[in-house]
Amino acid sequence: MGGVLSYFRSLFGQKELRILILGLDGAGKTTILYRLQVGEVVTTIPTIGFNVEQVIYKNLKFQVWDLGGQTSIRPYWRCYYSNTDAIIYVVDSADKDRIGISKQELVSMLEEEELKSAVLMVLANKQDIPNCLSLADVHRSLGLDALRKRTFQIFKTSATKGEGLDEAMEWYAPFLFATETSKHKISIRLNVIEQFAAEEIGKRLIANMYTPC
Ligand SMILES: Nc1nc2c(ncn2[C@@H]2O[C@H](COP(=O)(O)OP(=O)(O)O)[C@@H](O)[C@H]2O)c(=O)[nH]1
Ligand SMILES: [Mg+2]
Repeated sequence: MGGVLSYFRSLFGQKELRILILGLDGAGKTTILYRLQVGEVVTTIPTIGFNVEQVIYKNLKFQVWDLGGQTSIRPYWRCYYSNTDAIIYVVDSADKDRIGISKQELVSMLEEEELKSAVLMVLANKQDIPNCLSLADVHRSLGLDALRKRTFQIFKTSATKGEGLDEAMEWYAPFLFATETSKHKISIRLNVIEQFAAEEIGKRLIANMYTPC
């Protein structure tokens, strides 16, 4: 563990890594953000409008906002796309009615030039809800087979139960840190980050969409 921590220390202070957590409202993004931050579920209020939730931890910057609806404000999203290293796309597996909308949003987002090289991780969330879409269903419904030239992976999670997130982040961590170090083979559990972060985290900023970019 000491080795991993010193590895993290050596990363911090270098280039910022930007991670977007996106998906339709209600998918579980805010819950996941809190999970990443403190490992505890905090009661969330559904996100309204285009508030950006942001957590900055050392050189890791997590930004969260809701996709869907609001086509008029879509151009503003670009303000947040630039220099994105990674995208976590969250799907409510129990929301069968809106899985098609979720797919459309994902497809249009991935067409953005600024996101061309971002590694994609899809979280089929709310797997604890009975009769929800399975991992394979979500994979198919989102049309992930059609993705070309995109590094991606899909995981099933339950953000409220805290299931699946560690495994997902284990897959993701090497990509995140490879951006800085080119060491692709390092496997790091996110709870190590949380532990290391314990005294430093808690910076949760709500940025207004009208902030010029
Ligand atoms: N059953 C279940 N509920 C979840 C899960 N993740 C989030 N929720 C709930 O879904 C609602 C919306 O979650 P939230 O994180 O606010 O979604 P956001 O709009 O994407 O940020 C909240 O009531 C969460 O407690 C999950 O994995 N399972
Ligand atoms: Mg939210």
